[in-house]
Amino acid sequence: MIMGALALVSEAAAASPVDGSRPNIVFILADDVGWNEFGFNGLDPKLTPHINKLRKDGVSLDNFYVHAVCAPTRAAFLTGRYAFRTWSDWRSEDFGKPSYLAKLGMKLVKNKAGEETRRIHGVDTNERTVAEVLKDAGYFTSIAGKWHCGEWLVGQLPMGQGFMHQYGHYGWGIDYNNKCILHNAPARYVVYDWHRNQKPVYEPGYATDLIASEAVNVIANHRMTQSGKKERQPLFMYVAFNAIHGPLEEIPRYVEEHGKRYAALKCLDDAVGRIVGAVDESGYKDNTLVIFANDNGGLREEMNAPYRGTKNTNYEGGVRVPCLMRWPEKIKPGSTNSGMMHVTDFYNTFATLAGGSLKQERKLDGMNMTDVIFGDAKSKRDEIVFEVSGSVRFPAIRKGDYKLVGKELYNIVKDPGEKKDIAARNPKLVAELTQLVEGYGKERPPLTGMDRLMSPALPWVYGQEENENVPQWIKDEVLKIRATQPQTWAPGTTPWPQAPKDGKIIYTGDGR
Ligand SMILES: [Ca+2]
Repeated sequence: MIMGALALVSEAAAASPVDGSRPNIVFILADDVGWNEFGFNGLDPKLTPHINKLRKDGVSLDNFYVHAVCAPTRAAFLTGRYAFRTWSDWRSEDFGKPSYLAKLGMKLVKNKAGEETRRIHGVDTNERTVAEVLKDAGYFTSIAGKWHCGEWLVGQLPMGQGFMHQYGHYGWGIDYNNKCILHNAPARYVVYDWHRNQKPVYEPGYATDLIASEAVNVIANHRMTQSGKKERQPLFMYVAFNAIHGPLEEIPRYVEEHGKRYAALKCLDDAVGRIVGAVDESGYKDNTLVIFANDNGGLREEMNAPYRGTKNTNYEGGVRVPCLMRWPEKIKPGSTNSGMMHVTDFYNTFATLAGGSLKQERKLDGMNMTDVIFGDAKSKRDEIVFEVSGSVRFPAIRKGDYKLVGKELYNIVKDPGEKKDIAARNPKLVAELTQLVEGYGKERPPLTGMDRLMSPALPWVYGQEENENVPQWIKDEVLKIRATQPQTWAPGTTPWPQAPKDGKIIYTGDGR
């Protein structure tokens, strides 16, 4: 009921002058960077000069929220729906981990070959993604980088979800140099995961640089194919860097000066500079909306200061991230917008800019923000559902100035650092918010598709079709790395973290 009312409000909002103006949209997403690790937010400004420049040339949204980890944020961006509605609060790899399955009353299954394997999970192909909305509205749609919304079934891969061009990896992360990644669960060895247009490709180089090069090429090629055309086809370019998510292996430059993490960040900044440069050099500067955001907070609390918490928590440090937007003449340089926004809002906002249709069967949580970002309107969003029951994390909801995280209550406006739990003093508000988030929990759909199993249990390469008739070079590459991996694990230990206990997880290592 409440969401229905919100949808009506959003439909009735005053049109902004940019509605239907069909700009190119370049959406750049970083991975696992902490709030204060960007130069414009506190860290050494020399580390992120290009990202700082975006901040200077555009608007910073300082009340912008995502979900607490990679997959739910990406699914929410793609579908315009809170992660729980697509079960994306559970990552695909979680369905191969006994400790996670136990929380759903399930056990690890075996495939027909008798191998313990993963149940297949990803964003349902019947979701209408933002790429599909923009493609239907006449955009050319492209993704370069990390997907993490299903790595096996063709219908759950980017080109089954509205992208006309694809480059990068499907899984939770990538070794930036050898393009392999630990399958994570339940098999413990690496899988090859680097593709163009959903065919495996071998390309030497550092993943951050390669993702940037692909985006630059897409932008340049788009310009060439558009020249001389009467009707301009706009471009939607989704660039999802793995940086600076672990594993941080060899980094081609800056390591001696800055150490691995910040060398990776500086490489990410180089990449952002190249992509924005390609937009400008192609003559697209004035009709392109460039967005830079981050998918969730950093792994350690000090990275997210002044906010509390880390990735995989629903404290501000986990879910409040920087978001910059540049569109010359349409957005005031160096401005700040404090309207509350959620990553799902891009769905409605992009559709409105594109003159696309928001009609669909499934309930949208996103709200059109064009009049907030490009006009003077105040954000009508006063609520964000981060988590409901049935997640591995505690239910969490922001409503107005307040946020309920499990049983804790904070006034985010007065206490953005969430230092003072005020639940005991506000039992009525706690009861109201608990009831509200429980109501949303009842909207979680049944979990389906769990009879689909990954077979073989340990593929050579991600993508069910790509794993048929695997070329020898992939097998050679993968075997070479598997030979260097540990062959045994102590009983009861796993190469991946255990499921959170009591809704909490402590993050270490490569960010899994
Ligand atoms: Ca992430």
